[in-house]
Amino acid sequence: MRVSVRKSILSANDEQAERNKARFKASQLMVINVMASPGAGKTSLIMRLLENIPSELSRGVIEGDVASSIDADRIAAVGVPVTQINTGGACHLDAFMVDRAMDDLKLSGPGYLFIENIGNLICPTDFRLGETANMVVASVPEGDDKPIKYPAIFAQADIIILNKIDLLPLIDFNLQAFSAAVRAVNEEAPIINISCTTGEGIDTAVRWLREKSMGSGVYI
Ligand SMILES: Nc1nc2c(ncn2[C@@H]2O[C@H](COP(=O)(O)OP(=O)(O)OP(=O)(O)O)[C@@H](O)[C@H]2O)c(=O)[nH]1
Ligand SMILES: [Mg+2]
Ligand SMILES: [Zn+2]
Repeated sequence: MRVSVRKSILSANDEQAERNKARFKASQLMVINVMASPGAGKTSLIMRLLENIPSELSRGVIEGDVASSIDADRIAAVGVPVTQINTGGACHLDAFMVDRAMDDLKLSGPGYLFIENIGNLICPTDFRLGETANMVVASVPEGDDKPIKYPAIFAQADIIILNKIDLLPLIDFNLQAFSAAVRAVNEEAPIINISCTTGEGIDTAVRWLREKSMGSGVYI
């Protein structure tokens, strides 16, 4: 019984995700679903990427948090259109929440929309939002074993960002072990090492974004 209720929730979500996808495509938006554990650096990364988007393209952010508008306030402070979703307890975003947030944001492309999912490595995996790409952010202080412990989220990533590499000298984190753990579940997604603090590697992440947006045929 529990299994079948869960299944029908997911299929309703999947149907809405397909409608979102069509809506994003019609608006010429490349949409990146940014997923990570709490504090990995999702907002910091989104802000770094936003800085590097050429001015002829539009930019927007949907911020998901259980509570507060702290992250949306950070984005708004740099002049980028943003809508906050507060889930009031739910530990993932779903496609219906994103649809309502889009009504609010009124963003049209060509350009980029970043969706910051709730900090959680588990159930965001099950809820498609209509995104063009799934971006998973891991960070050095979390340890190199996270892809082994939370394989599903790493398996479905189109890109894996390893953030906080400025902390490598301070923390026992093995880069080879991390990438081997990723490759055990995901053979293809690029792994890009970055630091939002120093800016190292951000150019590589921006290049990936440009290439992916062209390859997806959403615009350009
Ligand atoms: N040393 C270091 N700290 C970083 C880096 N990137 C982010 N931080 C810090 O990590 C903390 C969390 O960063 P956020 O960007 O707020 O992380 P988040 O994933 O959006 O967090 P939640 O939305 O709360 O889940 C902040 O104190 C950042 O300053 C980095 O590359 N190096
Ligand atoms: Mg955040
Ligand atoms: Zn959840």
